[in-house]
Amino acid sequence: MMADTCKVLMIFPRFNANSFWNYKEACDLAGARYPAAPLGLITVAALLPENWEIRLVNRNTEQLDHADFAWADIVMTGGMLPQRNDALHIIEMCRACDKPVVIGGPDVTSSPSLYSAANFQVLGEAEEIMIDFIAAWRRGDRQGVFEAPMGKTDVTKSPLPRFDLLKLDQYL
Ligand code: B12
Repeated sequence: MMADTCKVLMIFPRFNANSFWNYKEACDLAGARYPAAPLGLITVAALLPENWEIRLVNRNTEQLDHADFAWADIVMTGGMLPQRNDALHIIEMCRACDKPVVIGGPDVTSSPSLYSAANFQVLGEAEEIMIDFIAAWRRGDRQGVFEAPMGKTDVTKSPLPRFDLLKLDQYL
């Protein structure tokens, strides 16, 4: 339908503060900003067409700027339960600047109704269903729900995550 390119801003929501799992003191000692990298988002990044441009901002390790939103055609976000507050905030920010937003990951999978403000929901493991999202986006859809079939994804067919999108020195 159109030249197939898309600028994707991936935003990893901030975890709630003061959790044991943030390992704050260990990070301080090691000069890192957060223990673990956003493995889900960089896996999704590897499932997108090669000519789509991707920018990753991890709200636990770096600043999100208005310029990032201005650059993007679409925002992808999501994570687990302790990231819910910030994920909902990110969706609000997207709506405020009129950027379509896709939410995925374990928390929306458990509680989709809480995330009804997002344009798209990707429920469950993304490996087999991102292709349906991509087809919908290309034909001009601006909302939809994509749900992984019951059962487990064959992770031997999962692509290598886009580790190149990470700034590795930020992590433990
Ligand atoms: C490793 C792990 C941890 C580690 C590391 C977490 C980290 N920061 O990376 C540790 C031990 C620290 C941890 C801790 C906790 N965890 Co944990 N953890 C996991 C585990 C086992 C694997 C996560 C993972 O990396 N998977 C691999 C990646 C590739 O998968 P993924 O992130 O799910 O991404 C896939 C899809 O979800 C989807 N996807 C993900 N994001 C997005 C975004 C978009 C836009 C799209 C389209 C798709 C998409 O695409 C990916 C490919 O299919 C999961 C269970 C599981 N088997 O998945 C629980 C799980 C995520 N944890 C969970 C919980 C509850 C916790 C704790 C709150 C437990 C507690 N009570 O303290 C803490 C909180 C941590 C914190 N920082 O505050 C729950 C979350 C439930 C929910 N509703 O969100 C899970 C699902 C376990 C469960 N079944 O209950 N955890």
